[in-house]
Amino acid sequence: MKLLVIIVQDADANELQKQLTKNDYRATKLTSTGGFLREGNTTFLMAIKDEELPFVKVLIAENCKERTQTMPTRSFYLDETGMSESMEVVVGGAVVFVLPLEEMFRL
Ligand code: 2BA
Repeated sequence: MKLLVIIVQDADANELQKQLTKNDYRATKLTSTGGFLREGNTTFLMAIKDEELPFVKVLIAENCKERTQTMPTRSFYLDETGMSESMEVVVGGAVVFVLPLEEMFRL
């Protein structure tokens, strides 16, 4: 078995959740915050069988898009033109950690 920790953008979370449920997968959805952008994202915890991993990867890939976000680098200071500096950051589609899972049970 595997434990998946799947970090997605909030904009993709509902559709991914819908598709997981539609395909009979169970997942726990957590509210999380990215350490770099310090913006909200969504983390799913999922226990799956080893052989389900390829299909779950497809579901994630189909439902989580890469997006470019502009991040102020010096938000409190304006440069000589009166503009604050910013940088573009490519976020997602999804960051996925796959961990070996020894056991999962419900009581
Ligand atoms: P954030 O930490 O807010 O990062 C958002 C995006 O900023 C990242 O997208 C990446 O493109 C960029 N980024 C992050 N750290 C950077 C740095 N030190 N220098 C330059 N750019 C940087 P993703 O890689 O798609 O990550 C999306 C979210 O997934 C992250 O949000 C974080 O919540 C999580 N994540 C990514 N890598 C992780 C890791 N190794 N461990 C734990 N969480 C991770």
